[in-house]
Amino acid sequence: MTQDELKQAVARAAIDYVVDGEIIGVGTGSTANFFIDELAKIKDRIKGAVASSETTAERLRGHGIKVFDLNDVETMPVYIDGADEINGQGDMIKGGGAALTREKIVASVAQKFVCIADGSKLVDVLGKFPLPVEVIPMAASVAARKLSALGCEARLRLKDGKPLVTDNGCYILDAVGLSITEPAEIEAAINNIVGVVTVGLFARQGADVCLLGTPDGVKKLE
Ligand code: ABF
Repeated sequence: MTQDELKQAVARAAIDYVVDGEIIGVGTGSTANFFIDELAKIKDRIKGAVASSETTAERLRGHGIKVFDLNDVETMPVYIDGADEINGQGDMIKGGGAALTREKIVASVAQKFVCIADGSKLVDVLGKFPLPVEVIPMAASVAARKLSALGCEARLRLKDGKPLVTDNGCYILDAVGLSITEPAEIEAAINNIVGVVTVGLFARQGADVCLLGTPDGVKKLE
């Protein structure tokens, strides 16, 4: 099976976690896009969705799914999203798609986080994928220096030769070379760096369920 077929399989499996009549949280990335396309097939069963990025919001609206402002939603039964890496404990690196801040915000409101990923995302130790850190633009250099002191190389993410600007008007530093054996501790330490908006470590609130696409079928880790 191709990687896309594996992503489609987990996206289909995630439909089982959709609660009828409710508003659900929807993530960002190619796996999340496959989920949105599956959700469209049952859109009449849900009230709508909260999107974790403008890109996801556009895709949802394109399927005729109502997109709610999170400020108008007090709780959601489930948030369904991909990840760049996930370990056996449900800790994740997210943010490869530059949506980490809104992903973390929407996930914080949901009662259950269901991660959907192809099997290549499962790792023993997080960190081979560069850890995204969203920062206030004026703090990019000082935050990069503080990150480097943690034992990594902090690279400003560029797009078309200029700093990539997130949906929130911020920059992203990618921390290369970390071996994250204590995810919650590293998450807290980076959160405390002045100028950091969000770190793409989801450990203090990780995934409750992970659906992994493998050649032998969809495996559920929980
Ligand atoms: C999103 O899923 C991001 O946090 C992460 O980068 C992305 C993974 O992308 P893909 O599903 O395309 O591998 O939630």
